[in-house]
Amino acid sequence: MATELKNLSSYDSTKIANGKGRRIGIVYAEWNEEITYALRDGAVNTLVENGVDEQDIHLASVPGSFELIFGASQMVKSGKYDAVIAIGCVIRGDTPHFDYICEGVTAGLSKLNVEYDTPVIFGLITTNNLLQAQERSGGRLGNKGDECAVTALQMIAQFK
Ligand code: RBF
Repeated sequence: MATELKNLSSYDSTKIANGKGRRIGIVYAEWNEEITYALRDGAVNTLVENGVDEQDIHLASVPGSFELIFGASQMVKSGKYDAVIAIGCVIRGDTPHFDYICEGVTAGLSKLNVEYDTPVIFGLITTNNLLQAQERSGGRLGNKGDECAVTALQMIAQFK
């Protein structure tokens, strides 16, 4: 993930497997849409830059990050995709909801990775405030959507 020390948006494209013919599902949350749309667009652009045909990228929105589990699960079970990317943004608020949602999504997506043969890429940004999310969705620390796309292509090349 993009941190103060590492910005994976500046990947070396010569080391990324070409995505021609790969089919990618992207499920993204509408909650905090300023952030999730930027992450989604970053992922799509990076996939296309690395050879994936635009018509082989299928987008599906869900209301909030908690619904990423169901959306990703449906995509995986459809058998249509070589990889699925789940994108959301949870910003810490005044209630324990942040922890419940983060833990729920992490556990749900992890379960899919163990139980099925399609890699599910974790594109959930979890931050203390909006600025930190902006910095990681096209700001100072790159775009985690780019990183998800690169990760998806690496996982497909390695295991499919
Ligand atoms: N969804 C997000 O994607 N990001 C959030 O920061 C977020 N915060 C929430 C805070 C509260 C208090 C509630 C009730 C929901 C929040 N959700 C958030 C929505 C959640 O992921 C889900 O869509 C709803 O709980 C309906 O299942």
